[in-house]
Amino acid sequence: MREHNGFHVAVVGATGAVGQQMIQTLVKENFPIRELTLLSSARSAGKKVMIKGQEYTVQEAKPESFEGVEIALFSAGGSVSKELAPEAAKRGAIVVDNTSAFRMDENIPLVVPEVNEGDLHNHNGIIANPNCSTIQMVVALEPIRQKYGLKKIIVSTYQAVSGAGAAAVEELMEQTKSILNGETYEPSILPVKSDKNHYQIAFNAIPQIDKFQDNGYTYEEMKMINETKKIMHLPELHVSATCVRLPVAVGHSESVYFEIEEGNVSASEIKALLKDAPGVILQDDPENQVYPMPADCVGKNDVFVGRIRKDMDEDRGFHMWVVSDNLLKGAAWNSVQIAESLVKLGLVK
Ligand code: NAP
Ligand code: 3JM
Repeated sequence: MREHNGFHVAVVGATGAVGQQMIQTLVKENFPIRELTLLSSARSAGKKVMIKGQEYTVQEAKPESFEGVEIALFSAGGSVSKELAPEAAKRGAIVVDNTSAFRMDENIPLVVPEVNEGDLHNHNGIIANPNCSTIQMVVALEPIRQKYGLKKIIVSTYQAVSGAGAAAVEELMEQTKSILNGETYEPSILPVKSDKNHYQIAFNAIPQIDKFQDNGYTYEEMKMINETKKIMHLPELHVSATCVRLPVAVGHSESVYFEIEEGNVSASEIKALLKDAPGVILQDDPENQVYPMPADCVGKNDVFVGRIRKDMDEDRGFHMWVVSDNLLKGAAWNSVQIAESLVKLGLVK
């Protein structure tokens, strides 16, 4: 393995909310890097970034940018991935793609290492990183599926604005200031920049993330539904989702109702299972008001779980509250973790 002198890594979308976290995560996790190429659109080309005392210049992403690159982490939107990920793969790079461009392609593994690391063996140059809301939910549910089986999931999300990019965080901050100052602020980013209408996010809750499909669900909701079945290898699993944007900067929360195959399982047994689960931190002590909250999970790689309780009527039904940093386990950390798995499994050329 080439671990000793490191890999040539490229980050596509390096100036974005996710890309910046990717750079920080590569540094924090001590990922073996020999050379680092930072790519963006022409808008940010030429920008300087300091990493561990060394200056890097951001370059415009082009097919030729990937010559010699061994690992490419993409986070610049679906259309950029559709155009450039095959170009990177063609030049011998392994692509870890953070967008929805290839996630449901049956020839492309969709991976959360705690759940389906083995799927990486089937890669053809591109690996998809799931949606942030899907990732934190499956990390919490996989140990339960393994022990008790899983029949049904109904999830409602409470998602942070950073999931919609750096401009959405700016909109929340500026709008909040304006409203507190008694001024007006015309929304232009949320709920979805490219959709017809834009709504106030400060002091509000918006039940739309991504655009609507014809079936009344949003694409974000359909991502959770379809991706969960693929990652868990459970095509028959019943999954339904409602995704809501909140005026929180970082950290997605989810209220998850799930039904297991087995009967007569207690909430304490579910808690015991999650206490030792990989990537999970159990924070569940109602007596002392201990439960996960987004403000406490910012900057952490783990998925935090609490409020575990049995349904009042359904013996096989449980409720839980799942929180994680959407830019880390939801995006940058899961991508770097996939890269670490690829190195560990000897899958990087
Ligand atoms: P963001 O803050 O808006 O950043 C977008 C990044 O993409 C910037 O670096 C931007 O560069 C770059 N970019 C835009 N157009 C480009 C082009 N034509 N060629 C090359 N680079 C281009 O957005 P973000 O929140 O970081 O998200 C980026 C993407 O990651 C999303 O669109 C989404 O597909 C994916 N994402 C995935 C998850 C997940 O759940 N796994 C979560 C969030 C986002 P400039 O500075 O030059 O504009
Ligand atoms: C999260 O293609 C685009 O413009 C990006 C839309 C987007 C996505 C996506 O569909 O890739 C914004 C935020 C995601 C995601 O992770 O699914």
